[in-house]
Amino acid sequence: MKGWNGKILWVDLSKQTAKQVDLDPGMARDYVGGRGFAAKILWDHVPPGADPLSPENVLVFATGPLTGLPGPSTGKMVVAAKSPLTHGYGDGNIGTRAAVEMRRAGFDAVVVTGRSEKPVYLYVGDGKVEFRDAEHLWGLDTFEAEKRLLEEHGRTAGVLLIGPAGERLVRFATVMSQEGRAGGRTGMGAVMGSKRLKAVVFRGSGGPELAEKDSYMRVAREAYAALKEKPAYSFWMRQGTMAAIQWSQENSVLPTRNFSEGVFEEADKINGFAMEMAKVEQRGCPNCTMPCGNVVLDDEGFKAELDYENVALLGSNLGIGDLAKVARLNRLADMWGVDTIGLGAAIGFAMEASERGLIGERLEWGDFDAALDLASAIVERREGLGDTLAMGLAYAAEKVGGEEFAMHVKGLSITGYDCHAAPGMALSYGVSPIGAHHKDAWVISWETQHGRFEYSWEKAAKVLELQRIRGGFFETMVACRLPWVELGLELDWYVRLFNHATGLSWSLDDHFRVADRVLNLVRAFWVREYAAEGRQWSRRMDTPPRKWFERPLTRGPLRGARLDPLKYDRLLGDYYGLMGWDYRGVPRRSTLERLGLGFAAEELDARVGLLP
Ligand code: PTT
Ligand code: SF4
Repeated sequence: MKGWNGKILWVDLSKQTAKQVDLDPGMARDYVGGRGFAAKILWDHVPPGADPLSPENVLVFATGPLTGLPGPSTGKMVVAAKSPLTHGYGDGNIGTRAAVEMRRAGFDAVVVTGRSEKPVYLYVGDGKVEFRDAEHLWGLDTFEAEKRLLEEHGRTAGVLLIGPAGERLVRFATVMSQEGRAGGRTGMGAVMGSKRLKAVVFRGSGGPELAEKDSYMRVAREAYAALKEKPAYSFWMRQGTMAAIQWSQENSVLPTRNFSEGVFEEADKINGFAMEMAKVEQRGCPNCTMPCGNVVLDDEGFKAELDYENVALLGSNLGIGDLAKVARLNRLADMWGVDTIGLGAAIGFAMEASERGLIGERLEWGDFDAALDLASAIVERREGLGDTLAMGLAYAAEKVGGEEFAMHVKGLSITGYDCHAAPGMALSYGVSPIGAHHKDAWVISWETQHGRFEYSWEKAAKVLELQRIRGGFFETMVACRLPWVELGLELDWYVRLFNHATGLSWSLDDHFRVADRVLNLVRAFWVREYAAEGRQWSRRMDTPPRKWFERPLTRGPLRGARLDPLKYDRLLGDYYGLMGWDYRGVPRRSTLERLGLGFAAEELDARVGLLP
């Protein structure tokens, strides 16, 4: 089997055993890798209704056929499990040396089950695995723990690890690597923590055999060269994702004060130009020639890596217009191993709850010290309001009230785009495979140029088109999508690399068929888990929070704008129709069978009854 290693490593932490299983060629063909492997493994091995923080949950680290090979931005991997935040399918895509080293060590995926009695870390190297004591690392932040692991295993080892947030089961804890790469907005760090798995260290010297190595290398070289020629390259190298602050401000979508407004009066203090003035270093993922990790010094003089989402959620969303202070919150989140977006959303929710008198704590917009203290209460102390917020926004809103301004979909907090005046982006958040994340369909840039206020069928079709590319193609291959999104590197380069690596002759449409299969299996997983937990699935699950429908923007050029609930519902129906889903958002039997998911159709039919 060329292009894949052909091996999956299964680790049982309860028994401290590991076995290598051959990758079924049918699975490679049908699911390709990354999210595809993760979705199939979770469907097959998570007992329906399992508690995500129990030993029964299954944690998957999965690469794809492009991972680790020379090629534009291929140093990425998927981390997936049943999410403790949403109780549905959860994954993240992290750029790390661990991805490259895992492939070199001879595995396409590592699957972790069970729970260790004591803190452990795994060492995975050239076809072998060791369970190592991690008592001395437990309690350390991710920067310190990774430093010690690299001292022990050499600087070229790849490390995935958790910090105090994962250990304390904060529901939006992330898996971290390299002091600034974060994976799994959906609480993958908490799943690792529940298994008492502090880290996984990878080191290898092999890698997959390629079908046409010389042609592969030639195309990879050409793709790198084509990327450098792209007109947007030099500006991207200056600002990376931080350029989006100014863009969002100009388009009235910059989340401000818990997504109440789309413009922030101090945006120029935290935008990409302000970041450029403060930049001290640029970092990136392996194999990347357009690194976007922009590093600045925070208000204590420590290095912090900034991204658009981090600054939007910890800055404008909290009313904080000081880049160095935002950088401190960002750095602490990285050290603690907690999702910056989830943290900003939790603090923003608390600030609004305070303003509306739902809680006793005084938390004013823009009060950095109060935000810092609450962040520590969420992660370090897990006390009081912090402890409630550590359980996620859906839980917090049930406890303190304020469901209409708890800015999440299916439990996952919304990322950096206000949607009062962006129905397509609202749909994208509504139907994202992991809860409200932009990764699958960042339709907002297209939408601002194509009938922004329309609720057209074309918009629903655009969301699906993007999901196939971003959530299917890039998440299964596995490579960073930013060369395509930001610089316009053509998809054909990746198709050619895949074909030379595997010896297959696939077209983009073949990849889209895989994408459809994976997106439908992910949806089936959500519906199955809801049913098994006794929760009702309905189209309400795919609808964004009430604030965007009920409370219009009060500032900026789009003052007065808000979403229309009836039109949104029609747009959702258009999307369901395109997907082959019924009025509830449940895949139809014919859809699942057409995609080779008959096994899922049987189980779903028994649980919720399928329409033909
Ligand atoms: C990603 C999510 C994002 S999306 C950001 S900023 W972004 C936040 N980054 C965090 C961080 O940093 N520290 C932290 N403690 N928590 C964080 N949570 C947030 O996590 C990231 C880049 C970015 S930066 C984006 S858009 C792209 N995402 C990709 C994707 O999803 N798939 C893919 N094939 N390629 C992608 N390329 C880009 O990768 P999650 P990373 Mg991240 C400091 O992981 O779970 O997917 O959530 O992976 O290596 O950090 O790269 O403006
Ligand atoms: Fe990583 Fe950024 Fe490069 Fe993508 S563009 S691989 S996220 S450094």
